Amino acid sequence: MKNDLKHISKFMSLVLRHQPEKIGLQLDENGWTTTEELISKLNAHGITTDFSVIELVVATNDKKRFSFNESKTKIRANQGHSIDIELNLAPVTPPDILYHGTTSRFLESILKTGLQKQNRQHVHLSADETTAKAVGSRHGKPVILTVKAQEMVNDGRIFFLSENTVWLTDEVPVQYIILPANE
Ligand code: HQG
Repeated sequence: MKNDLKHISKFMSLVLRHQPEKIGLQLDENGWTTTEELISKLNAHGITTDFSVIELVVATNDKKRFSFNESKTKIRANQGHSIDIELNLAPVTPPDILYHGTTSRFLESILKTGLQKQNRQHVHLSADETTAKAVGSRHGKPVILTVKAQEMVNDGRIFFLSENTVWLTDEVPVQYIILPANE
């Protein structure tokens, strides 16, 4: 079904993180747009929706990908952007260890240059292995890397925690990465 919640949510990820211009949407420097503009541009693009549907998408999205401002007049994606926006997150001290789910075909390159943000604005890390496994599975057979987050902090590196509890950092150089025993 073209206009079911999942379809709307995926399309919202696309326009709020990657291609706002696809429907002529304006995002401010912090990634916000007005809820009203999002709804009208979605409708103009053939995605029939209204405030109550968007509210339901924000509330029920499996990864809490979107947030409203307090008055729900503005909306943005919590993380995962490829366009250049400033989320204005405050640095947060991470747990000693974080995890990154990837897949075996990327390992050779990761071991050369460390984890790089690729098309996104940050490297994404998880506090638990289950989440990392799910993230890695999107690319192929998952490989879970252990990241020495505490050591990175000791060396002056900064971490952020997105609204939906994804850990974000600029890059993870090779010396902070531990491979699983079988790789
Ligand atoms: C890999 C989803 C070669 C990296 C998830 C990953 C996450 C390298 C891929 C969020 C590399 C990038 C982000 C290097 C990193 N050489 N490959 N030096 N450094 N890579 O999708 O972390 O559903 O941009 O291991 O839940 O997989 O969109 O990043 O495999 O939170 O909300 O390059 O996306 O959230 O892939 O996933 P991605 P990711 P959403």
